[in-house]
Order: sequence, then structure tokens, then C-alpha cells
Amino acid sequence: MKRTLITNIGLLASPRGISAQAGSAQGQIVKIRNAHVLAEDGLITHVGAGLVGQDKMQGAVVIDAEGKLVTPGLVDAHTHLVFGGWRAHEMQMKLAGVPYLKILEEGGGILSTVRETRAASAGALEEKARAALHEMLRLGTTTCETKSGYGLNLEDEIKQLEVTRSLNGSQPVQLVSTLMAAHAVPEEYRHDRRAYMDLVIQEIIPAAAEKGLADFCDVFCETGVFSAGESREILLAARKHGLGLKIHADELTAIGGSELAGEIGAVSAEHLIAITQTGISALAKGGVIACLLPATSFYLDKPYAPARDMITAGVPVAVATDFNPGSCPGLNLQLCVNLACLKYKMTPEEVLTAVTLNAAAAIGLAEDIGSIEPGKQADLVIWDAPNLDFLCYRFGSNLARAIIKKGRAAAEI
Ligand code: IZC
Ligand code: ZN
Repeated sequence: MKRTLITNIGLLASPRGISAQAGSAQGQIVKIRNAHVLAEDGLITHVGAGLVGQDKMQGAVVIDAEGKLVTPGLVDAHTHLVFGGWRAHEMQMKLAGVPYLKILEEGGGILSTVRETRAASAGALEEKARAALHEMLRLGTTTCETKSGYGLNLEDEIKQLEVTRSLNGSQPVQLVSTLMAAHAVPEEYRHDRRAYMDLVIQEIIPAAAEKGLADFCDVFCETGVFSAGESREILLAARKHGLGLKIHADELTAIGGSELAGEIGAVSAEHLIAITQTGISALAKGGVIACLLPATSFYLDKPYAPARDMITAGVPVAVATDFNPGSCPGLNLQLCVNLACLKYKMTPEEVLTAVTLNAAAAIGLAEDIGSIEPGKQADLVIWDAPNLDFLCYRFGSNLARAIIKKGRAAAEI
């Protein structure tokens, strides 16, 4: 048996539970001073305070937290990690005020990344994504969701998903895979979107599900991309193949995405910058987790999603990066912690739940990760911070000092 003992934890802070926390429960955090955590074969078996018994020490690798803050490993519940190229060539256009959806309409944006992803080999995509994961891990992210959606044909969607599978287990960050063939209508189907819908429903979803390459299916429900009706059709087809449902809803315009998420009981709805009160009620009624992406609001210079209204309405809130080459070419979840606190006006405690337990629930892993409790995976971060307020207050530096994944020291900074 492999034992790891993390001792001398100044403050252990963690949400509690195996499901998403909503309303006032989102801000309820367990805080233990002078704590220690024992992991055996990658699972937490004991969380305690005060003196550590000799029995716990036996045969254990000891990690001294030096009186610092320890939280669960961060969970990034929304990324587009596997892609070819970047979109820095669109920077001047963006600075000149050309909107995100206009760039897409003219064949750039997502479609530019599709061209580069199709042209790239699986090996090249994998090495690029591996470098990003290395960076994420050092910033405290121990689990990450990643979407396809830059292939937009059977072969290249499967290629992206296979890259994700190959990365999962061959580096420390655990991955959850989402099929997002409905990320845009590819150029070759511009004049026959029905034919692309059929390809997604009849070929890409069944193939991804049959090969076990995806856990979730996501759709970009947005003006000029997929309507709420089209999104419903695609997501219901995905459900028939056993996939969990996610939806990019109300990112820029409210066209019924949140209402659809509530109606079909999606696991999560993403972005929600433009959500209406009706949309918020639909999420609450459908038990949908709101996955908010504050770094995208920052990068697109858009308003911040009304997180407080959602919390008041009893919608569990998760916060993620949205790492992608267009609307958020950044993967630092610590920065999202700062933004969630300052821009969403969430408390440090609510934010911690948003980037750990609620994020884990948004990707179907709340029973395994997202809190420091016996029975969960030993995924932890030791921070160069005395408490949660400090984590929300400092920004722009990497405060992670040691990252532990499944009981093993995965990175030290
Ligand atoms: O590549 O622009 N919003 N999809 C929906 C994205 C952003 C990713 C991208
Ligand atoms: Zn996204």
C-alpha cells in the first residue's frame, strides 16, 4: 500500500459532499486549522487536526505543508484544450472592434481553428495539449474537462477525442471528454446546415459513443450558430447514446439556451452572460449547474454573468476557464478565482466550491473529487497563502506551491 501524509496544514479549506451545492450551502466550507490528511493508494482515508498519531506515519511519504493553506485540487470544468494553431492573427481585428460572431461569420474564429486542427497530426495536437496541461497542473488544476469541436467531420472529431484519450493517464491531469461536433457549421456545409445536423446525429454522435470516446455532448446554442431547436435535436440524440448533456447557452445572446437546458435537464449550462430571469428559473427548476466563465467576459470585454442572481435562485454555480484559442487564450483558473470574487461578487467560500465540488459535479465526478473527505481521491493543492481571502486577493502570480494528484506529488513550484 502506498501512503502519503500531508502534515502541518495551517488551514484546510474544503466544501463537503458528493453533489453540487446551491444557495447558502455553496458558501459553507469546512475549515480545519493545524490539519493533516492521510492518503492510501490515492484515496483520502483520514482527515484530522492536531497531533498526528505514529500509526499514520508508518511507511508514509510525508509532505510538510509548512503551515500553508490546503484546498482540493482545482477542477476546470470547461475547456477547449485540443486545437491546432492560435488566433493571434485576429488580434488587430478584435482591437478594431470586430465582434466575435462577425469574425466567425466571415470564416474566421472557430472556423480558422478548424482549418488548423484538421491540418495537424494527432501527434502534434497531443504535444501541444500536453504542454498546456503541464502549465495547468502547475497552476493547481488537477482535473480538466475538454471538448472536441475543431474537427467538424467524423474523422477529425474522432482524432481530437482520441488525442484526449491518449493524454488521459499519460500525464497527471485527469481528463473528462466532451463531444462538441455542434460547435459551428463547417464551411463545406454552409449552404446545407441540415446535412451537417444529420452527419452529427447519424454518424458522429454514434461513433464517439460507441468508441467510448466521450462522456458528454455539448452544443453552441447561439445566434448564427445553432438555434435552440437544433440544439434540442442534437442533445436528445446524444442522450439516446448515453452521453451526459451540456450546452453553451446565452453566451452573447439569449435565444432559449438556458430554457432548453432546464427543459431537458442538462448537467450544466455554460457562459450565461446574457441569461434572463426566465432562464435562471429554468436552470433552478431543471437542477442544472451554471458553469460560468469570467475570463471570457474579460477577454471579450462583455458583461459578467449574474452569478448572485443564480445563487439566490438556488442554481449551483461552477467557475471554469473556457481555455480556447479565440475567446479565452488563457488557462489560469486562479485568475478566474479572482474574477469570480471581484466581478461576480461571490464570497471566497462560494468561489472555492465553484472551482472544486460544483465543477466536479458539472463533469460527473462529484463522488470522486472536489472535496477533501475520506473516500475521495487525494487531489490537493498547497498554496502560498494563509487563507481563502488571500487566494482571492492576490492575482497574476502563481500561488500554488505543491500539487498532489491521487496521493502523489505531481508538481512542486
Ligand atoms: O474557439 O472560439 N465560445 N466556442 C464558443 C468558443 C468560444 C471557442 C472558440
Ligand atoms: Zn466553450
